[in-house]
Amino acid sequence: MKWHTLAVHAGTEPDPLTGAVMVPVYFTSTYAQEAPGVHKGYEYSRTHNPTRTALEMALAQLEGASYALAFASGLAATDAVLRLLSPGDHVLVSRDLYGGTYRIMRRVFEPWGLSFDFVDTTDVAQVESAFRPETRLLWVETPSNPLLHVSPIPALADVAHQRGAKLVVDNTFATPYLQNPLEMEADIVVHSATKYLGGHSDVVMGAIMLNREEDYHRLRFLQNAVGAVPGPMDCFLVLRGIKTLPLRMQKHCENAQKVAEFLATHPKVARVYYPGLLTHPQYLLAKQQMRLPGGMVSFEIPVQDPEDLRGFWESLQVFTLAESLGGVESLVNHPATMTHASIPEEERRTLGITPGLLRLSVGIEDSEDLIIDLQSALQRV
Ligand code: P1T
Repeated sequence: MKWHTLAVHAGTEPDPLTGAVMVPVYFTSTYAQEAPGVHKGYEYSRTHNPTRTALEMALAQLEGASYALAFASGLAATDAVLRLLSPGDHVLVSRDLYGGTYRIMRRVFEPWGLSFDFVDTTDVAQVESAFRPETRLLWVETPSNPLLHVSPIPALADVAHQRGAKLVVDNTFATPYLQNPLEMEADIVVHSATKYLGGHSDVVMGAIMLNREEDYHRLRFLQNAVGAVPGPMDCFLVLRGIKTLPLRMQKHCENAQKVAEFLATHPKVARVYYPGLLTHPQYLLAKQQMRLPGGMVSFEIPVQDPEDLRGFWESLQVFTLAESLGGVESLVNHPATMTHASIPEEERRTLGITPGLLRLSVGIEDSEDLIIDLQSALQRV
């Protein structure tokens, strides 16, 4: 099935009872049983809910996966994957990644007994030399948040497998429409479905997609045993969002390319990070492993104090200053004080998350309005 057809039909069959074309929202916590243990496959909504089942089928189809699981947030999905490990295990992680992922690793799982090393996963040799005998996972965000580094999925999968480890790819920024890590031999994909999958900034949700049955059963057990599950209304909203994913992504990418090209020529902008610019260090790799370069653009205004950017965000009319990304509307985020504030300042600076770094989630508005908005805001810097 081609992408636009898949997105519209994935997980959605007319309701066998009424013919309803849209999957009903099953607002129920429990299900009648004919006799103890005799039921229609549903017992209790933490374990299974038909709206969630439809969404999980759709999510699996989008990533070309055998299995998918939905969680209450992207971080709940991350939590479940890390629980596949045991105290003493070691994880290698992309240095540039979402601040909340860094926080759960350092402040929740490190005290619990896992150890983490943060490496530049764009450099396969560096990753190879950081492996230890007890390394069980290689955790890669590509493109990364917020600096849009692109890491080579097939080469990293090879390195991980040669050493008996698994490759996890956080595919949030790319979405399944732009990149399918499982087809490039990754073992597990995680998503913050809060972002492009939902697509309308009205849901918080996470997802895991994978092929290995044994890991699926353990993750399904954890989903129920720990209980960080999404409610049926949220599942319905993400199912609806998925139907327009390819259309939205095409427009996000088209606008992001124009915005990045505009910023690259602006005298007040010192640096632009966008995998669709020829100047991006992994421009060719992005072309190889992604359908399009994505809707996220970061850029640097050379200031030492975030206060110097006040004029910029105060004058924005179309962009909204906010955390998160992937909705139809354009957002601007200041990573150092917002999404990546949980990373210690010294580490942030070494990574390139400077006081003047701004991250744009380029929406699907008219690109001319977006550029005019940025142009007038930049005059206020
Ligand atoms: O917010 P939540 O649904 O729990 O997802 C966490 C998460 C995981 N992975 C990536 C790459 C992410 O960007 C996020 C969440 N990120 C933001 C809220 C943000 O503004 O960057």
